[in-house]
Amino acid sequence: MLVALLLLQVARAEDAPATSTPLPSPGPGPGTPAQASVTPIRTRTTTMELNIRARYMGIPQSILDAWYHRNGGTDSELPERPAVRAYVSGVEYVVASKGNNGIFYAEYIGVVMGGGYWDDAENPPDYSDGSYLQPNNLGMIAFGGNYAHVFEASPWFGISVGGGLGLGVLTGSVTEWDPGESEDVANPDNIDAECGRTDNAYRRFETGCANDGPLQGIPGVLPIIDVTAGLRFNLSDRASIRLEGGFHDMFYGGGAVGVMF
Ligand SMILES: [Ca+2]
Ligand SMILES: [Ca+2]
Repeated sequence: MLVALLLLQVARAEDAPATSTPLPSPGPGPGTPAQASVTPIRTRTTTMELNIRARYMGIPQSILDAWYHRNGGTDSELPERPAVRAYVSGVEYVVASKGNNGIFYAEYIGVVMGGGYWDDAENPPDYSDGSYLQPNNLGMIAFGGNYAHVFEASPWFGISVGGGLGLGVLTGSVTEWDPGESEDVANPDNIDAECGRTDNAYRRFETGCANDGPLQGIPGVLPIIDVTAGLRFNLSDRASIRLEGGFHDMFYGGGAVGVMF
């Protein structure tokens, strides 16, 4: 919707006679000195952009398989491991000169992940020692900078390749249900150790046992690493659209749109 409005605005600006461009002279009138015609040339070497960005991110299940059992299946009481997805919305300030782009951003990353059973993959496998995890408004407020080089194929289209670094500050929390233990093992991890004394964490969650508090060991600040490639459209040096994909701590696809000045 916003993109459509922006395009409409650009189209209008194209249609309207630009006030900064001299109108074609009807020719020298009586008593009017002749004016030399001015050929508009592109003199700006540095442009700036204010953009909004949106992304959809995820971690492929095949990568998570390296650390966590996938669960599920007909012979398992355990439901399938949750999918890790996130959306990003934010703002960008871009300085561009001769194809070199500095992209500075601030954004919110909202993790879209349901509660579920997370069980570490070990050999031989033990499916009973995982935790049930329930995210609560889990996300990050992130900011950082990227460098991108735009290879211009034409004045209005180019291919953008780049990377960068940022920092994300964790928001929200994750509530944990820890597994029960066998009868002869002490169980200090469980706030109500008698509830589901020997059950796995998923069963204890389903039974309605009290949770065992927030998951410990999540870092409060995370580095953000970017590797990005995309297409960049320049709408008459008035607006730009970038469609891109890559890695932003998760794999993502998305875009940015905004005004140039
Ligand atoms: Ca395990
Ligand atoms: Ca326990």
